[in-house]
Formats: sequence, structure tokens, C-alpha cells
Amino acid sequence: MTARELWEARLAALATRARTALAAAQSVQELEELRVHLLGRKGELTLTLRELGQLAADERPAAGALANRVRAEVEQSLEERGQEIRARDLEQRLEAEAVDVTLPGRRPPRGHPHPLVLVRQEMEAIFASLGFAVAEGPEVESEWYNFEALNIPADHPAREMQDSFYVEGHPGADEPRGQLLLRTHTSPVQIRGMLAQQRALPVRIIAAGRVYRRDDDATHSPMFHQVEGLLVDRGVSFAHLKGILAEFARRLWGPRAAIRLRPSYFPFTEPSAEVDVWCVFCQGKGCRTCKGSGWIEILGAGMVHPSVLLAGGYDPEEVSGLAFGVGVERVAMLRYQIEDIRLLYEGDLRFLEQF
Ligand code: FA5
Repeated sequence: MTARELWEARLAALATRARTALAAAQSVQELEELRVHLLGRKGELTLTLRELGQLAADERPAAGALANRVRAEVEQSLEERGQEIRARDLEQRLEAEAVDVTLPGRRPPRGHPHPLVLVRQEMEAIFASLGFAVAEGPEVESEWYNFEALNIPADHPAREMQDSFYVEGHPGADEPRGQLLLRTHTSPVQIRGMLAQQRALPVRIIAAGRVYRRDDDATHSPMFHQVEGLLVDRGVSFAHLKGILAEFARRLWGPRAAIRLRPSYFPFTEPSAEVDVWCVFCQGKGCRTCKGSGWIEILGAGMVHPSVLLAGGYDPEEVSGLAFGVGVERVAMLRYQIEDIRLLYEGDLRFLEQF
């Protein structure tokens, strides 16, 4: 075998191997590796072509032509196989990512307001329609607003550590008003509301918010919500108080809802009443929830005490006021027939999804 024949045989064998390998390649990456292996600077074909120089001068043109054909063939196969693989990849991806637009959509789960928020909003809407404006006060309150200004003196049992949550620190320098505590009711907003109006009449506000006490059982929670109402004007009477509360109950529970006022005592109202609503669980017949009485207490109320009007900057000789504080949880329990207050705080979706 001459040197040329030997060289041609090697070239032919290389071409055959290249064809087989190119046909078997399955990915763009595999093809690239083959390209480097064959046509790269140190590639098999490149090296073989370089040996052309070792052949006799008269043999080189024919051998060179052959070499060029093999090289062109390899380049073309690389290109064609590349197109095939890319087309196949694209088809597979399109198939995998296909969206059936005729399938019904999946709805994302959507939350909704908590029952306590629902009743609070309902109560705010009722009082707003009766002319009350929404007011606010801080949850960390000073003893002065929470107690003193409301005519609750320093030796009153409600101020004991075992009833209230006291907080470290003191009110700012501009308010040197006793220790700080988590407000035990929304009534301090009465004082803040009156002071904010600077003796203007009427004062007609409601304030909803969290309050804190050391209580804990099926109908008492350490944190609960109240809606406070205050109306101060000339000639406000107990009849107005009763009328407003009766209207409130009818709007919440329907035209047959009845309320009952029982004489009571609050340091900041005189006279004072506790207000019960007709038990919706047993229709007034008497059951476990209303402890057999047919009535459930929902709020405290009364005519604003003269000392409280004075603390708010008003002259009790000139004006009078009515006030009430509603337990939002109690209203929610009656509105939705919930028997244990703790259900309202546990965040159990099986319970919450019913509202
Ligand atoms: C007061 O808090 C007075 N500030 C209400 C008031 C305002 C009276 C204005 C007069 C004038 P009392 O402590 O009774 O009152 O609470 C009012 C309502 O809050 C109760 O009727 C009850 O519905 C609710 N409540 C009281 N303690 C709890 C508790 N631990 N958990 C849930 N609700 C409660």
C-alpha cells in the first residue's frame, strides 16, 4: 500500500466513524463535542488533513479534493443533524408546555373578613346612620384617661394589678398622667373625644377597638373588643339612650328584637344600666347560653357623670350626655349563634369559612 492509499483509507474510515457518530448524536451538546473532536484545532479530521503535506507533490491535488469533500460532508451533516435536534427539542417543549385553554380555571382561595370585623363594621354602619362619627384612641393608655378622668378613683378595685395589665414606662412629658396600662375598656375615648372637640356641641362619636382584662373563660377573653358610644349635647336624656339602643338591637336582630335595661353601677355614669338582649339561641325561653334567663347581657350604659363631663371640658349645668360600651364578641356570638368566645380567636378555618 502506498502512503497515499494508506492515508485515503484512514480518511475513509474516519468519515465512516464520523457519519455514524453524527447520526447517533441526540443533543446539541453532543454535536458540539463531535465538532470539536473532528474539526477543532486538534481534531481528528484536522490532524489527518494536515498530514496531506507528507504526500508526494503530484498526489496532493487529488487527495486534497477528497479531503475537502469529506470535510464538507462532515460540516453539512453537523448542520443538518443540528437542525433536526433543535426542531425535535422545540416540538417536545411545545408539547410539554401545552395549555388546554378549554379547561375550567382553578380559583385561588380567597379570604374574607373575620366575624368580629363583620359585626364591628355592621355596628359602625348602624351608628353612622344615626349620626355618630368614628373616633379612635390608643390601646396603651394612661391611668388618667382610663380611670381618673372617668371618675374611677385610685382605691377602686378595677385598678388592682389582678384586673388590669400594667405596662412598663410612663406617658410622655407632655402627659404626666399616671402609669401606663393596656386600656381595660374603650371609655377613655370618651374623654379624648370631648377634649378634641374643645367644648363644641354636639359630641357624637363611636369608637371601636381592643381592650384587655385579666379574664378567661367561655364568655370572657383577656383581649376583647368594645364599641363605645358617646353623645353630649343640651337636653340629652335617658329616653334618648333607650331609643338609640333599642334601634341598634332592631337593626342587628330584626324588628322583634327586644332589649331590657337593668339598673347597674359604673363610676362614670349616673344613672347606669346594663343592657340585655333577648336570647336568640332559645327565643327567650331560657337555655344554657343565657343561663335560663332568656336574656344575654351585651353592654353597659348610662348618663355621663358630671365629673366626667368636667374632665372633658364641658359644663354639667349646661349639657348632659349618654354613653354606652358594647362587647363586640357578645354581639358576634348572638349574631352568628356562637357558643364559645374562644372560637373567635383560634383561627380554625373550618369555623371561619362559615361566615
Ligand atoms: C364597661 O367596660 C364600660 N366601660 C361600659 C360602659 C361604657 C358603661 C359607657 C357605661 C357607659 P363592662 O365591664 O360591663 O363595662 O363591659 C361592657 C361589655 O363588654 C360587657 O357587657 C360585655 O359584653 C363585654 N365584656 C366584658 N368583659 C369581657 C370579656 N372578658 N370578654 C368579652 N367580653 C367582655
